[in-house]
Amino acid sequence: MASPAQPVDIGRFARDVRAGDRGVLSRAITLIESKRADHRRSAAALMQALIEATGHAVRVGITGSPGVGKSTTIDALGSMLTKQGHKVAVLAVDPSSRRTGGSILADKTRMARLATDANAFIRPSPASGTLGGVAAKTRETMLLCEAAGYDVVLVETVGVGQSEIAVADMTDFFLLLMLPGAGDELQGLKKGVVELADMIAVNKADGDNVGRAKAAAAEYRAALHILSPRSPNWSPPVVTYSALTGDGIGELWARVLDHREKLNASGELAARRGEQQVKWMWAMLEERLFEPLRSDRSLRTALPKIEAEVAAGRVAPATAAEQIADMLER
Ligand SMILES: Nc1nc2c(ncn2[C@@H]2O[C@H](COP(=O)(O)OP(=O)(O)OP(=O)(O)O)[C@@H](O)[C@H]2O)c(=O)[nH]1
Ligand SMILES: [Mg+2]
Repeated sequence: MASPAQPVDIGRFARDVRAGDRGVLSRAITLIESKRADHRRSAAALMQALIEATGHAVRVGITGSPGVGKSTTIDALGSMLTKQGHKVAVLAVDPSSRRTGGSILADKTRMARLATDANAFIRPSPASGTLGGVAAKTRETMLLCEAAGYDVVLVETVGVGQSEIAVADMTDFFLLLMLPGAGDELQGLKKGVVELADMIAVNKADGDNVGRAKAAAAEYRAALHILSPRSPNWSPPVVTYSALTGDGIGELWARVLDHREKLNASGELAARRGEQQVKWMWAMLEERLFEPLRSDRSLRTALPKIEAEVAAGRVAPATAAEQIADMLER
């Protein structure tokens, strides 16, 4: 992997990112992913230098169970959009992934068209770490891509743990993909995720599946009725499509744009983004404050013992918290 820029001339680096060169963009992402303290300072300065160049992209989060067709959908949707003249960045939040075997990398075969598309940029999930850390890096990567001229950002997440919430918190539109075959699927619906969804799209509506996909869509529509919508300006639609044939992909995107128009007009989009930004500030601060708990060797060895004492009821939680705080301040 290319090493992050040496002593960094931030102004120049920022200009180069804005010029849209992919190699420079990759180096900038490597810099923000670095854990070194001096890199971290440079990264923060770079983000600050680029802040005015960010924010213009349509940000879409995509989730759904393994095999539902997220990658195939991103390939179909992304290549439709680059044909329309858009520049599309594809990112992922997968706290379980490893740099060398990240699912999105393996997935490049499922994104065959985008992988060779000059107007698409695919970046795998940052290497495994805490969800907070992985998500923060992905969010900054999204901003770097925007500064580099990408006007559509698609963020894929596997449905593990809280990653959907993190992705919903960095995007404007959260898309939940489902499979045909309503009955069982409906039971598998994670309520928290459905409540975040701005649209449910039933994939694989092709061949023999068309009827089942429509039936599934009808069931989801009924299910959505009893949930209170995330936005007063938008009722999440349920659509069917096929990532394989491309049928319905255009309509799917039209809904995303419709949502954008409505939330823009009402001011909700700007408000949502503002709230997200503040949330991210706190998330990053929290991540940073907790960092010594993970990296400081004496703390790392002491913590399990303290935990054991607390679990056994020998040390009061309040005493232990004091103890840890003291160690952090030393
Ligand atoms: N018939 C049909 N098959 C599809 C469609 N979309 C995806 N598939 C197939 O479903 C399988 C899984 O697709 P992926 O795009 O890899 O799914 P994913 O959600 O990214 O999977 P993970 O990354 O493993 O979570 C592949 O064999 C695809 O060819 C579709 O619209 N119709
Ligand atoms: Mg995939």
